[in-house]
Amino acid sequence: MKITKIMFVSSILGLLLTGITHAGEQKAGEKHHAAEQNFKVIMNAYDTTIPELKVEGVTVTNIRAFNVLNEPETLTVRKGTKVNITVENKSPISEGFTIDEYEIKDIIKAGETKVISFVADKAGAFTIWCQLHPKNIHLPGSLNVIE
Ligand SMILES: [Cu+2]
Repeated sequence: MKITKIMFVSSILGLLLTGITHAGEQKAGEKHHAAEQNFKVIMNAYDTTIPELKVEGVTVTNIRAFNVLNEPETLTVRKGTKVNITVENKSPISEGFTIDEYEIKDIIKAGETKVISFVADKAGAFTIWCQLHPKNIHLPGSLNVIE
């Protein structure tokens, strides 16, 4: 009777110890996970037609413009996070991916997918833009790094 009780108690203790160790490991794992964030950005190009545009006194009609949009446009992370951005270029031509403040300047060829990784160690709102083409045919994206 007494022996059974002791065995029972020790087995509970054993379970508790295992539980605590396991929880500790999980906590460390979660902490590591929280410091890394993955994004998937798709660069999509689409045709638009501007019906009428007046430039320097000249009126031009039915201009075909070529716009590029990063989807999603805004990426938000906490400062200190390791950021992995998988960029897929669905535009029929090469597109640039630049974030000046992070010294990121990459080119993704048509149909190509690239992973851009960096640590978001500066807080603020930073523009993601294409360095290859005029800014007015792109809708810029934004990287928001919060404290
Ligand atoms: Cu571009």
